[in-house]
Amino acid sequence: MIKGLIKFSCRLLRAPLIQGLMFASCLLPAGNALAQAAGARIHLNQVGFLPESGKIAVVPDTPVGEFWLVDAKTGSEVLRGPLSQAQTWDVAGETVKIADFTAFNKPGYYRIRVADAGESPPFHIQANVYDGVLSAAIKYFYFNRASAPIDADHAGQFARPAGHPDTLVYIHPSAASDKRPAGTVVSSPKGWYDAGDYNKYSVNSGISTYTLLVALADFPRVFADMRLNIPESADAVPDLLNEILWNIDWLITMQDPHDGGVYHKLTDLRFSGDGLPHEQNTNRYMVQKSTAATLNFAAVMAYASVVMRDYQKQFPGRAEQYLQVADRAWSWAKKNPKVLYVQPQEINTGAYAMVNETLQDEWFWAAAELFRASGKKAYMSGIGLPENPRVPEWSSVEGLGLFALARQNGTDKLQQGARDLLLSMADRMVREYWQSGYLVPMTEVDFRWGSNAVALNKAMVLLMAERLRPNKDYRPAARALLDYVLGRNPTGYSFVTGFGTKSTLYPHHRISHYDKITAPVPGMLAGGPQPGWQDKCKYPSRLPAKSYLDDWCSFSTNEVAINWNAPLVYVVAALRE
Ligand code: 9MR
Repeated sequence: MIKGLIKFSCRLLRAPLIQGLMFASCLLPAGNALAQAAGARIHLNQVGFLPESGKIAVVPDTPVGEFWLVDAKTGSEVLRGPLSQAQTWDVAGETVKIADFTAFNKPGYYRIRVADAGESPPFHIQANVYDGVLSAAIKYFYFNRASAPIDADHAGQFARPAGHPDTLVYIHPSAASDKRPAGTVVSSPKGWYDAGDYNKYSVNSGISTYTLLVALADFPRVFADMRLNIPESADAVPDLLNEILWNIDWLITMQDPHDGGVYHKLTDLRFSGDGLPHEQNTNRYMVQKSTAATLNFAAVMAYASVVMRDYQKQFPGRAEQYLQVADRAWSWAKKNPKVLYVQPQEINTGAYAMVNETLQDEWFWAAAELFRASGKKAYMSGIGLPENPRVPEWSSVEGLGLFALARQNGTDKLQQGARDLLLSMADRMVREYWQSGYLVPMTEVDFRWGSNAVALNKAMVLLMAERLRPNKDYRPAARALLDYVLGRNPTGYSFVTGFGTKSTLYPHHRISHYDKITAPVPGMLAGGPQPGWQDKCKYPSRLPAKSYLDDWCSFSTNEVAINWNAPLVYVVAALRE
């Protein structure tokens, strides 16, 4: 018997069904003092689990060998199972055990209880458990729209007047050209604010748009009828596409129509201070064209043209237009193959600059997408497969090129090679998964700015790999990463605002900070733990996986961003199926 539980008599219901697990029915007094004293030291996905999916909780190392699954409302025990051997996770400085209750699939509302470790937060087992997170994660993009009123019909308490019309944007001296000298006024409305700030950055917008496009294309059934209550909801296309088009309409204006080059960003000179979007009245600038932004644009628009082929009727001519602008961008890049973005001195907003970069990854991605969209292999000439592909993020995009090639069903060497590379990335993640105490494939290098998106982009690679070649560990490892951001992590936070019993409340998101509403905009993924402390806030720990602060101050762990929410959308859509 387990210490501390001895007093309670339990009636064993069924044992043999599930190996290693016992069903039992016990009544423990609600608010068991033992459980409460210990606090929430048991970490798990606070939103919950699908009935048929893997279900894991992480428990502190304790001499106890057993966990209980209890009904969250009555406290009665419904299942008992063995805890695993203890295993350490260095990035958290912890030794922990695993409670695996995968085999239990009865819908309901539960907690995990371990004598002398207390109780977990409550969670659901339910078929539609992720629906709310998925629609909120997409709706965040709507809340972050520039140039449109966010009205009460669609936003409820989060309504706000339109901000940044961006119809009067100045060409900055760094972006001056013959046809558009410095000071020329151009119009560049719409798009999403990048993050907690109000600027619009081509490179980051590109990968975000792209990730959402891939989600739409990969999970058509999930999105076909999903209505998000946005202004376009009554039209005949999925709302996810409507939301994506809001940003594409802007992205297109970032291309100089005279030469095809793409401006690196549309920005204030300095990060804006207090206030909501409509309270800002700073000048806005188009800043320097760069090869990275131009190739990124080429890749995104080429892929958008592929997706739009399914919507010819609703949006005639778009697929052709998108491919055309992509090819124009490509031609500019050919003539300007290595124009790096250099932040002008008077500007201090996000740089999204490629540091020590060859731009090989941008070339590879753009070539692969143009090849996929046009069928012309010439785009790939002189471009080889990456040697050590990294997990996709705004600054490393070769993995996106691998997706493009691997998913063309061709058999040529590039396509086959891309598949092999993706599979070996996924296999490496599976090894990391088994080696981590939390059973989460995150290693020390992953804890950098935006670590939660590193987690979800890793999950995306695993899910892509699964489409190429089934493997019993790919999906559990991907699911572990979603569990991680929703609470199975050493901070005990669910990093998605509005979801989970203890979720991020004070994100570095100007709109949420200045709107005088206590709750943050829901569905936003916080950047996540990382030990850089770039903002000089007071962190509770320097351990990589614990260096997180739920405070407005913490822009380096608690900001939100479109490129972080986009893989959240992809991964939840994939795992909800
Ligand atoms: O996500 C970006 C991260 O990789 C960089 O290390 C960091 C510092 O340059 O900037 C992050 O992006 C921020 C951008 O520069 C401005 N908008 C907010 C973004 C998220 O913090």
